[in-house]
Amino acid sequence: AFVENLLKHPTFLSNEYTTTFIDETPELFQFRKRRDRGTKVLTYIADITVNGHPETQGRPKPPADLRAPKPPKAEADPAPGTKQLLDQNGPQAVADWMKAQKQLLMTDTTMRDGHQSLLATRMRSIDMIKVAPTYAANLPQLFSVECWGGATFDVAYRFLQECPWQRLRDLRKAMPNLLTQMLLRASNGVGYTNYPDNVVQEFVRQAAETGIDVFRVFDSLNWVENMRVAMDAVVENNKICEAAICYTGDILDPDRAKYDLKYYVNMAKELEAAGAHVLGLKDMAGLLKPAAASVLFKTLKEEIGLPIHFHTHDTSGIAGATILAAADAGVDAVDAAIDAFSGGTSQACLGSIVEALDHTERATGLDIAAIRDISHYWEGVRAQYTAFEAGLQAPASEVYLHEMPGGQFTNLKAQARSLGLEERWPEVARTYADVNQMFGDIVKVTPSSKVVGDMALMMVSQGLTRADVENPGTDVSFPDSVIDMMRGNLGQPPGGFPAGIVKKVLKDEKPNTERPGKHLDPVDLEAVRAQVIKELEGFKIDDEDLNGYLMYPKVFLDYMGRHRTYGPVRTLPTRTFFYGMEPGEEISAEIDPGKILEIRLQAVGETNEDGEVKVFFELNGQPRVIRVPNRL
Ligand code: BTN
Ligand code: 3PY
Ligand code: ZN
Repeated sequence: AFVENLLKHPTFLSNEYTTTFIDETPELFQFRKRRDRGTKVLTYIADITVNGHPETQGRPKPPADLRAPKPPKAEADPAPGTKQLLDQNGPQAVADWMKAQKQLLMTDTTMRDGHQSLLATRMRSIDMIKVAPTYAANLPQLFSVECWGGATFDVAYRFLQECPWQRLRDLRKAMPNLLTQMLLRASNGVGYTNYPDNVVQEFVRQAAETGIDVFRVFDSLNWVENMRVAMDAVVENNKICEAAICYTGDILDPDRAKYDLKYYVNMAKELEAAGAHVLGLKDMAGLLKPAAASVLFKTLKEEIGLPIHFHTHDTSGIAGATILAAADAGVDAVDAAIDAFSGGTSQACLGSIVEALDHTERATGLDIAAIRDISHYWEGVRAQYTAFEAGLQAPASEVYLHEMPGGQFTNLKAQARSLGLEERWPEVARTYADVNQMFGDIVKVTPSSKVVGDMALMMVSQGLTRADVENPGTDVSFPDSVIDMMRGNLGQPPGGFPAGIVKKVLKDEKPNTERPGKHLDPVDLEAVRAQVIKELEGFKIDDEDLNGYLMYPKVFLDYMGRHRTYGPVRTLPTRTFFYGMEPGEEISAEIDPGKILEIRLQAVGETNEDGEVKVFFELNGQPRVIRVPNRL
């Protein structure tokens, strides 16, 4: 009867069971809250147990006896780190401090680019949050932990049924001495399209408030003009503005003169003048070769006053050498992934760089034993995600041909496979390179890399060559993303797009060559909030939610819909989340601090004539039966 009362409670029916409801009806809530979220989570487990998780079906499965890894012990209270410097003295003080250091400063990318590049971005928050206190305690000398932004925002909502803001809040809290770092696609936010200026500004404000300290800002065509709104917002929020140059081509190759040394020095100077605290050199495909790194970083150190932070990928297998050359040339900070999440399309190996620099003047000061222990934990985490392994079996010098970013490589390969083009991969790679030249030799990084990839797949699947596409006599139906880019909606590459291809794509339509944001009206944030609340039938959304909606309206609404059915599934162990439970298995899930659901799966019943399956659980010692449809 009690539950029935609750279900009929008008506020509950309108889905407004938020804090107000709790405050006004404590007697209902105490019982209901627990029971309700428990039921939701059991419903999720029952569903996955019966029907499987769509994302892991047909994929390799982790061994049955694989246990969830335990994080290494945090050895002490976290020593003060770079975060204290920022909070006490501000971003310029951090930049000055960076330049004054002898040791090579290190960023650990495992929680963002590492899994983005190796596991299709599928790492769940719980696996990060468990080890975050160990980072704080045992690796307090890290410059920063890259743990947010890029593709992780979208994937959290869309595939992991998690709130990305909650992840950030939890990580921020667990690493109080370390700078948290994110990747921000400038006016493209953490999306694939250019947002109105006030949406970008609001997103930066919220990210800063929820917990980001270092914003690595880049533009997918290296257009400084299109980076200013995001950069200014970071500076305004008193956080570290790391403005990044995307590296492409080869400064030592006279045939790639468009992206020569002078090009990079000029862009660095523009970014310095635009107010960056730190210069990022973002080598998203891992194209910078060791000899070129020596020249590039030596020159940049001479020509500009900012500390320099280098990011690269190990696709070709040579990133370690490039990093050592960069260190020799005086680079201030570099990115690496923890050993178990390094190599291939990910970053170079953190532990190996630490070892390589030991007993030199650039020794990092990081504790190699702590790195080994943490890597051991990550190895156990990675084993749980075997369904998402899609990577390179070996280094690939082919990357110098196609120049695909680390994050795109495996993705495009999977797309090619789904189009039946897997056998023809070398052709896809060559066509990707041809498309790049046809578009005028552009920077390829999200979202411009997706445009080049879309075009290349279209050409290979339709048997079109570059000459066919460029021939004014042939009719080509271009992918939407290509039309959008030629319209100027991602901004302008250096020198603009070649007139011939623009004409071919747009016919008589005139492209916009001004900054896209200049032509987008500001969004009325409160009007949008009201509209979202209406769509969610009264569920109140906060500023973080609003920012999620602004980036990805449909993805966010779908997430919220599932959240109302399944509750806080982010707290489930990863194995349970992707595979459900086995009869006799017991797990626990901490749905609030100190509030733990002890869940035991007793048995799974037969499918009845309505196509439903009864799943028998014990929840905190009490028997519970959940019915779910058998959808197989
Ligand atoms: C829980 O752990 O108890 C629930 C997680 C809360 C996530 C909520 S869902 C509504 C709001 N929007 C988000 O994106 N996060 C919070
Ligand atoms: C992203 O934008 O997600 C990237 O990782 C680009 O390198
Ligand atoms: Zn990267």
